[in-house]
Amino acid sequence: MSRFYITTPIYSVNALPHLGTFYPTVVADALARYQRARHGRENVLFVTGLDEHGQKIERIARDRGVDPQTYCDEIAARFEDTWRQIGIANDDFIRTTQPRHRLAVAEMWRRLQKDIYESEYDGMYCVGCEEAKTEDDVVADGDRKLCRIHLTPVERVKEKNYFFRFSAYADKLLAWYDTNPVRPESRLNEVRSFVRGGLRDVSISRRAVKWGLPVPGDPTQTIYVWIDALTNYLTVLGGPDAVAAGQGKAAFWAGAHHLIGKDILRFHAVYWPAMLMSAGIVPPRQISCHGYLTVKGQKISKSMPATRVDPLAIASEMGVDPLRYFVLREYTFGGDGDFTYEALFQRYQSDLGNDLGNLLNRTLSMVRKYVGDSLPASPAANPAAQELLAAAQSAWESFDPSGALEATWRLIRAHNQKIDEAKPWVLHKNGETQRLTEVLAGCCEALRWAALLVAPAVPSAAREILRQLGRLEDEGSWPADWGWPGGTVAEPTPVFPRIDPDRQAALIAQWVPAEAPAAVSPAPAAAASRASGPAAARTATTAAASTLPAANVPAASAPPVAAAPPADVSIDDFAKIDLRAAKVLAAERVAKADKLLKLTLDVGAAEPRTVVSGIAPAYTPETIVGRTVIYFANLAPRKIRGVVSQGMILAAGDDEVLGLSAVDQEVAPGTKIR
Ligand code: ME8
Repeated sequence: MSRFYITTPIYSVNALPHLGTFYPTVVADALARYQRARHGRENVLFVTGLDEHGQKIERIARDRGVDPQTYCDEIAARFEDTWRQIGIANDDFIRTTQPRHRLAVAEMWRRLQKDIYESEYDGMYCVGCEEAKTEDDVVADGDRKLCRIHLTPVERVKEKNYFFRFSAYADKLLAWYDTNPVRPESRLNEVRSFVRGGLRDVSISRRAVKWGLPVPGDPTQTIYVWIDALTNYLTVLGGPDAVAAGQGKAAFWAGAHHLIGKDILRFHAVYWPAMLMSAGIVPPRQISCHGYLTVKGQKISKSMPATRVDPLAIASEMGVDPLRYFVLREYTFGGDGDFTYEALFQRYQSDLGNDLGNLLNRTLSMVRKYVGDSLPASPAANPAAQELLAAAQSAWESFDPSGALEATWRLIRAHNQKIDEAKPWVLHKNGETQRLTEVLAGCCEALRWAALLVAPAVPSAAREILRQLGRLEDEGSWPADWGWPGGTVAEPTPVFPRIDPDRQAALIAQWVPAEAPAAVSPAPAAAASRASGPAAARTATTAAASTLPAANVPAASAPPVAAAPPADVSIDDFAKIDLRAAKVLAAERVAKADKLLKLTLDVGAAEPRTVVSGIAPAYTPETIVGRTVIYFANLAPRKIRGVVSQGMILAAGDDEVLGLSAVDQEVAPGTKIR
């Protein structure tokens, strides 16, 4: 049996797990579970982990006043805990700060040696992307250049670096693409045309970055974070030397499948295979690229708190299976997909409750009522059902969870329909015992297969279904053919209990984020005091909205208290204040002022405005760019730390910034707020 090795990207520790990273992790977990059941545990290796080095992390840790390793350790604990809670059964968890990885990257560097040379790098770099940028990747903002993705200023880097000769690999990559290693095909075409456009050599070390792995033989330089990160896929197999020599877990490499998002396609489908070719290792078998999960069309991400969907909060109310089922069924792997809580409840109620849950409940009730606890074996063939089983299995094999679940649901629905048509209660009344047993055994068999086919998506529910069917021994195995083998069924109990509409509405209200930053803090106390949710929302209405342009925001972490009520003002007085929606185009720290950010705002006017705001304790530049905030436009300009602040933005909190005040719908910059 060939080995199956599946990986997720190693997630950057600049964010806690969110639905955007939950998605590929659950897809990989489900595919691994299917493969284990079909081909044996020992043939499957599923790995996820964390990407911990680089300038971005170095800066976040510095801003939080902790050393990078402490910061990474605390975020890593949160990731591991989250994955455990949502049933991710990974075989290994790789962290790029582990000693085994340090060794593997040093080996990789040595294997790449023939294509590495020293040269001067003089160009732009985006820390958010951790990537060098060309003129095509940036937009002009006055005399500055902003990264097109992050809209934050790119940095000018001029230093002596080591370069990798990617330019030498264009033809080999194009030949490799002919073996169809990237899917969907549209993504394969994308990388093909990128490579055809010409490959440039890339700087693969940094002098100025300390938080990284040292270049072997030159401790003045650290290895570029992407060279470091990509090598993780070999670290878990014993490192590049072991893989090249076919030792250790090297046998898994031939079955390597990387699941990745579309933003990191180029790294995986161009740079990584070129590195492997240079290192004398064959490229991965398959790279499967998925799209983005969005909320109201906006990519779910840490830097967009309004898109925050917390898998753990949902799981604590509904269990983990419904959300796992939802993401696997709702989104076709490869495309983008929008998330709504309403769709989640809809799928829960109709697919899990009305179709699967109902088939289980009515079948078992009738078996116990008309036949007794024990339902004897019934090997009757069912070609139509077998066709659906084949379709579901082939979809799981070809990385199409949504297709696999769709085929399984056709099987489930067909058997609910069979009950409606055959009317077992009439067969019982007419004494047609053999036909009655056949119909019910057919339904039990459909449920047994359904449980096995949905187990990769909903492992706990599948186990419970098998238990109620009296077939727990089938868990994790694969029957040879269709035909109820017999079993002693249990009293049916709802696997997916109904959630009434009022409760659904209450849960949605609880889950939709208040306008507060997604808390990624290594210090639980700080996270709690900055929590999003009802507490923060209440604060916004009871505390006077704080004006935060100045540097004098005290660092006190005491919970906010309600301010004394301000004197009444007339509506005419209020009308004098010009409040506008404004979009944050760019943000940067103000030198020697820990609490200040200099923001560039699109206020709908020809020229952007500059505002200096004391929100740096709660927002990094990366987390605020792209947000729509409320802007006090006609506040008299004021010079703060040498920068003229043209107005201010509103936020909640007295002593501490709890959250920005913002608008909850996308509105054009400059829209008047009254
Ligand atoms: O890129 N929808 O890490 P990362 C779907 N460390 N996928 C999403 C998503 C969303 N809303 N948000 C994020 C890195 N992702 C590197 C990887 S691998 C050697 C190094 C996906 O944490 C994103 O597309 O920024 C990417 O594939 C993955 O999460 C990791 O993103």
